Amino acid sequence: MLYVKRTFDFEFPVEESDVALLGIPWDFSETGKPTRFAPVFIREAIKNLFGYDPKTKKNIFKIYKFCDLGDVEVVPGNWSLTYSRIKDTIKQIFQSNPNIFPVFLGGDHLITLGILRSLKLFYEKITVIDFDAHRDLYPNFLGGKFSHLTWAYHVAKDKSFELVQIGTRAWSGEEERILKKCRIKSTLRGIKNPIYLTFDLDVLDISDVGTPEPSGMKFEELVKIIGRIPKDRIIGMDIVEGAPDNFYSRSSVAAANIIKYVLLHRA
Ligand SMILES: [Mn+2]
Repeated sequence: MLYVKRTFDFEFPVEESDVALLGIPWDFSETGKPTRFAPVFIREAIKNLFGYDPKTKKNIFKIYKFCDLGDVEVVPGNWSLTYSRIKDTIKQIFQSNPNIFPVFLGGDHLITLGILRSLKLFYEKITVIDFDAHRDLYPNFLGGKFSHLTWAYHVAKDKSFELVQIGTRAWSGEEERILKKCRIKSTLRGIKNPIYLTFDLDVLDISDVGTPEPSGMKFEELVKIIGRIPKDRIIGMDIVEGAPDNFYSRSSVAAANIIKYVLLHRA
């Protein structure tokens, strides 16, 4: 008898899986606390997650077959090389299984831009629902085009995407001028495209995140909003900006539970 425990109760090959976990521990554009270790802590929180939901009587670990693909090998400080690795990896995953639901674990919010530009290969237009305290709408930050503070600007400018921002509560005057020029929605109504979800954990009222802000959402408020997203259109998700400093800290437990409630909603 082998008394061992893996991340999940079961691990399927990517070709047979419904859900794939992929860590992207890139945090070299982070301006606050380091977020590169979050995938480790989130996996540990998933290990201890109740897959069962008493309300719906559903268990995500019974409904879905999971695989954990590990982490993209990011190149410290080099976004363009890291982006090409993210793109190649995502391409390979979808070639192996076009129906897979990818769950990406960051890292800082710049990874979302890399993921979305990779997903453009497979979708004509994508609605991006961004749960975030911040707008991340700087055209550049300290002269750099690619940062966790600029990713949403690039998305808003790209006609392949429609951007919806939920939970935003802190931004600059410069971002407000951009906001007036770009068509950024703040409602879930009228979405017709495939939907990608990005969760910046600072949308919640927690502090172990890259850039904490007061007055965030309660977890149950977030779950309610998730419940209103057109579920048949959700094609993938990421969770970014967690900066857990210990096992079972709030951000990693919240991240595991966000994954649970998105998957329950899709079921
Ligand atoms: Mn963000």
